[in-house]
Amino acid sequence: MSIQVITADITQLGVDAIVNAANTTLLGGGGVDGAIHRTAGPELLDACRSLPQVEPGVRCPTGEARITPGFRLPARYVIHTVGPVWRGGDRGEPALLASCYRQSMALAFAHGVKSIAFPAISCGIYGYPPELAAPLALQSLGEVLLDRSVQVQVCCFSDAMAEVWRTALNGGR
Ligand code: AR6
Repeated sequence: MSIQVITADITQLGVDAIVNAANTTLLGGGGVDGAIHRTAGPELLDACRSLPQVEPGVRCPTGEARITPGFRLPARYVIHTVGPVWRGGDRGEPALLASCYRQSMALAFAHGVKSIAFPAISCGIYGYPPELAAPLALQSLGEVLLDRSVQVQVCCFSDAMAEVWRTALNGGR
C-alpha cells in the first residue's frame, strides 16, 4: 500500500483515475468539481447526465460513488463521490465520509485502476474540518488498501492543507 500527499491541481495529474468531490446531482458545481468539469469538457456533463437518477435529481447519494471516463483530462477515469456537508459531526458525517473513500476505491479496483488521486473531499465548500477528515480518510484508505498494489495520492490544493494531511499520515506527529 502506498499513500502520498501532494500539493497540485488534480485536473493536471496523469493518473488512472481522479476523484471528484461532487454533489448529489452530479451536474457540476464550484471548487474541484467545477475545475474537473472545465478541464474534462462538456462530454463529462453529458456522461454524468446519462447516469440513472435514484430519486428525482439525485444521481449519487451522499457517501456513494459513480465512475465516468475522464474525456479531455489526462486521467482515464473520474470517480465522482459526494461527501457529507459538515453539520457539527453528529449527523453521521464520519461514516459518510469514510464511505466515500471506500466506495471510490471499490470502483477503482473494479476498473483495474493502479493509480488514483483524491482531493480533500468535503474539506472545502462542505466545511468538514480537515484535521478531522484527514485521519479518518487515511484510515479508511489503509483498510481497503491492505494487500493491494495501488498508488494513492491525496492531492491538496494548498501547502497548508497538505501539511494537515502529512501530519495525519505520520500518525498525528
Ligand atoms: N485540485 C485539487 N484540489 C482542489 C482543486 C483542484 N483543482 N480545487 C479545489 N480543491 P470543494 P467539497 C480543493 O469545495 O467541500 C462543489 O460545488 C479545495 O481547496 O471542491 O466536497 C460540489 O459540486 C478543498 O480543499 O469540495 C459540491 O456542491 C477540496 O478541494 C461541493 O462543492 C474540496 O473542496 C462539494 O464541497
